[in-house]
Parts: sequence; C-alpha cells; structure tokens
Amino acid sequence: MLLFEHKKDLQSYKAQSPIQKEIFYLTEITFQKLQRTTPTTLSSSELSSVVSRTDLDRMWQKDLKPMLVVRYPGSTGSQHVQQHIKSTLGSMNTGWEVTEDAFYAHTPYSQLPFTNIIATLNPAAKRQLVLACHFDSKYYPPQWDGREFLGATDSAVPCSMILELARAQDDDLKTLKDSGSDLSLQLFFFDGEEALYQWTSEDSLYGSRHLAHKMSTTAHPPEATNTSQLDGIDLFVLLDLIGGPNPRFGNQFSSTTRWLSRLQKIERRLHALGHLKNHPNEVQYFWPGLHVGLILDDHVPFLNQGVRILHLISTPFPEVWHTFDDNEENLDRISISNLNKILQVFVLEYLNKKSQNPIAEGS
Ligand code: 1BN
Ligand code: ZN
Repeated sequence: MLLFEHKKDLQSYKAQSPIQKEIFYLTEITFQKLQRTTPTTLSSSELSSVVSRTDLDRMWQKDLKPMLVVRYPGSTGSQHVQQHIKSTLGSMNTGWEVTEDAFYAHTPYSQLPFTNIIATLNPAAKRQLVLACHFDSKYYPPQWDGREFLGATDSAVPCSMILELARAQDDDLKTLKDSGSDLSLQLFFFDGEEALYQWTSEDSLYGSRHLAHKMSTTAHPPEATNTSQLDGIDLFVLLDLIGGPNPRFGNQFSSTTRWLSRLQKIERRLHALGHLKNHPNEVQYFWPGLHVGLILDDHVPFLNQGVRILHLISTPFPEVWHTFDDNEENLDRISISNLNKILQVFVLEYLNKKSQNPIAEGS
C-alpha cells in the first residue's frame, strides 16, 4: 500500500502516466519498507500536553543530583547510581522490566566488574526504539588538589534526561505497553564507556561491546532461528555530551537523516508554539544538513552489526569535556529543558503509530 503524508503528494502521483506510476510505486514501496516506521504527528494541543508533563527542577533533584558522584566501573558511586536507575524505573506505573548485564573484563589496571542496565517496556514487541546513555564517569587517579571528575555532560545529564522522559510520559508509556504494540521502547544505561587509561579498541566501550555481542547471539523472537535481538532494534538513539551551552547536533549517518530532520521539525514546531525558552531562531539545535565525521562512542558495536544509529552528541564537544569543570555549575539549564521537550515529543511520535492518518492509495 502506498502511503502519502500530504494530499498534494497523492494528487501529483495520480497525475502521472502508468509507467511513471509503476516506477514511483516500486521505488516508494522499497523506500517505505526500508524506512519501516511511520511516526505520527501530534496536534498542537497534544504537543502542549506532552511538554507540560516534563519538569526540569524535578529531573535535577531526582536524577541529576544523585548521579553527580564519581562512578567509574567498580566504584561505590557506580553501585549507588545503578541502584538509583533501577529504583527510579521500578517505581513507575509503566512496569518496566529491568535487567542487568553484569560481567568482568580486563582493563589496563586490573579485572573490573561492569554492569549494563536494560529497561524494556514490552520484551515481546517485534521492534524496539532504543534510547541509550552511559552512566559511568571517566576515571582520574586521585589528584593533588582533590578535585573530582563528575561528568555532568558526560553523561549524567543524558541519563537524567532518559529517566525524566520515562517519568514524565509514564502514563502514555503504560498505555503503549498495555496496547501490545509491535513497536516499543527500550532504555540502555551502559557501564564502562570511558577508557580506564587511554582510548583503544580494548580500553573503551566495555559495556556496549558486551551487550551488542550478547544481543547478537540471543534469538528474537525467542523461537527464531535466524534473527537476533539486534535485528529487533528499529532505531538506536544514543545521547552523549549534552548539557553545555549552545548544543548542536550534526549528521553522521545518512541512513538516519530522516530522524534528525524530524527532530528539527519538532524543534521548529515547539518554537512556533512558544514552548522553547531562550530560543531566538526557529532552529538552534538539530542540523541534518551539517555533516560531521564518525565519533567513537557506545553506538559503534551496534553500528558494526548493521543497527541504524542516531547519535545525539553535541558538536563541537562541550568546552569542559574531560575536565574537572564538567560539573553542575557549568550546565545550561535552559537548553537541557528545551531538549527534554523535543526528545519527549520525538519518542511519543515515533512510538504512536495508531493515530497516524496517512491517505492510502491501492494496496
Ligand atoms: C564521549 C564522551 N566519548 C568519551 N566521552 C567518546 C570519545 C572518546 C569521543 C575520545 C572522542 C574521542
Ligand atoms: Zn567522556
């Protein structure tokens, strides 16, 4: 079946000759199959309702403050943060299924324990939209001046944004879970993204390498013989280095330009409706036309296995990147609040296929 987002697209399709129509049909059907997901577009009043549910002060107190501790793999802070993520998700109405992917790995220092946390709305769903972040902080040996690396943008804020999304949209996510939709939501909180000593292919991405391998060797659906959990990932959205002033997200992957454009479209709509603060131009953050080179991060083990990636990492990196100034004081509250709103609309539109209302031609 051909689907048209706008009536004029259907009219111009009808005006074509039979052979043009045939070519259009074959191209479009292939394209639509490859794209797989058709998001909905929320009305202005639905948008207002979605953005009204998110609360930056609440996120700050409930998620960010508890995460702003030293939390390198195996540390006491890491244990506390893991407990925080699990108890936060466990306290929601949605009924997240929270699991751990715990393992030991050799590092330049010693063998260390690592734990990824995975929260799944509906494990039986055929496809999953994945939102991912890393909760570990970069390890710095004790400093003479006693300063601690807290990794506020790297990546306490991204993890807090994901927890706040789950909290703010708890009711809608519960409805989605109860609907038994084919497309659902999964949250990955990775441990050990950072190099312990110096970034190499062995000393980095400990958690994401482990989980990607595990998912590639786990059948999905469980009775399948030739598809794995990785095949079930519809889109993998990785958040990193968010929270500094003037964030800009460029385009690393042509396969997901469409989704970066969608974020830009949401940014424009929320701007026009006056929902974004300190946002002078209709586009400030999302730049699908700005091509940036590949940035190494937790998506790489998934990318290498053919998963579609949307990497939301500020370019250039925040000025405080990997310095002791990557702390609460240097965060830009307003852009975090604006990005929360945009991300939450994006996720709900992505997942809510039911209210889509395309104009159909043939079948
Ligand atoms: C991102 C945040 N990364 C580490 N903290 C990955 C990275 C490491 C990106 C080195 C570029 C260089
Ligand atoms: Zn880092």
